[in-house]
Amino acid sequence: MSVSTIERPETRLRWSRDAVADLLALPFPELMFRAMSVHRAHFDPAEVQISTLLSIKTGGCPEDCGYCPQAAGYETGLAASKLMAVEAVLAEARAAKAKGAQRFCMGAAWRAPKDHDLENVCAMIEGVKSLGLETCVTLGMLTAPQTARLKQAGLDYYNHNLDTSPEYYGKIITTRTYQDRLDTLANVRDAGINVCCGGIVGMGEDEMDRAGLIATLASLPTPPESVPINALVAVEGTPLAKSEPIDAIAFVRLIAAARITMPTSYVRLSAGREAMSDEAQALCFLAGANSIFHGEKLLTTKNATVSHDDALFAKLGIRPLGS
Ligand code: SAM
Ligand code: DTB
Ligand code: SF4
Repeated sequence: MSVSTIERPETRLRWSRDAVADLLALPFPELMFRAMSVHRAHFDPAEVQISTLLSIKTGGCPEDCGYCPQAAGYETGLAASKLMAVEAVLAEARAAKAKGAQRFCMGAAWRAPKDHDLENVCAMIEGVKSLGLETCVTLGMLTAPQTARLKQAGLDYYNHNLDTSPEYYGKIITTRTYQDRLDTLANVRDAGINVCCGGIVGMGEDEMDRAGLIATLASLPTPPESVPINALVAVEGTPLAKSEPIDAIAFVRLIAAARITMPTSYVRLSAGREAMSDEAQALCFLAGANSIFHGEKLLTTKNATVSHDDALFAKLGIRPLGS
């Protein structure tokens, strides 16, 4: 396909899988130019939003997500623990703020929260907000009354990923459906909470599945305010432990497609940075990634180190948002 025959669909409201596949197949210089142009139209390309993650309830999860070290059904050597105490969470949030985090994201290995657990999480949200941090939680499936309760507690963002394309989804998870995920996202959006929704690549999916994930995200009733793009962290003991890592340029292309199709969203270069070269990360920032997870740990696996990130930001002249 020659560049001149591809329409410039940057202003579309709905994206088809084929239109995203066409973007992914563009010559790399053309794709990057389009992504950089869209990025500059909406953001300062030298600014990156910083979030820190904390696992507030680890392991023992009843779901069967094939990528996840926290599923009870897989032998990953991870010790399961109960929901953390509110004070312990606040101590972690204070430390994250001191290291430059703007948003504090709390994750729990639940299929869905029980109402009494949700009350404890609401106390955490109120405490973290009072430190002057934005709040995000990821707790599994939510009902409409639960999203209303979280909104009342002051929650800024809810993370709930589509993970992959509708077509590939059944190969990765059988214990909840794609529609279940869309329903939770609708409840979150309807409650007036910002949506953080993305996916994972490097799970054996093909190019059309990657296009399908991006097209689905970009065509939600409102594009998610935050779009985490995770490269699989292959954990021993999970069904996806032996997955072939995604090629770095293919990953950058995906970031560029996310930027072009969701021009005003924060696109987060999420899990998988620890295994990525500085050069690959730099290309991701050029392609429009403008958010990262900062801190030594993601939920249960290692993240890029804080000192390495500081050095990378200095080399690239990138600043944390708001600094
Ligand atoms: N249990 C809740 C749920 O799944 O909705 C919240 C926590 S769950 C760990 C949050 C997200 O982390 C998943 O949807 C998935 O996209 C991502 N994730 C989990 N394990 C991962 C891995 N090994 N590599 C990359 N991303 C992963
Ligand atoms: C998201 O999209 N990535 C984060 C966050 N949302 C919750 C989680 C990454 C988890 C990586 C595997 C782990 O550390 O357990
Ligand atoms: Fe459970 Fe979430 Fe892991 Fe799936 S991704 S097994 S729901 S913790």
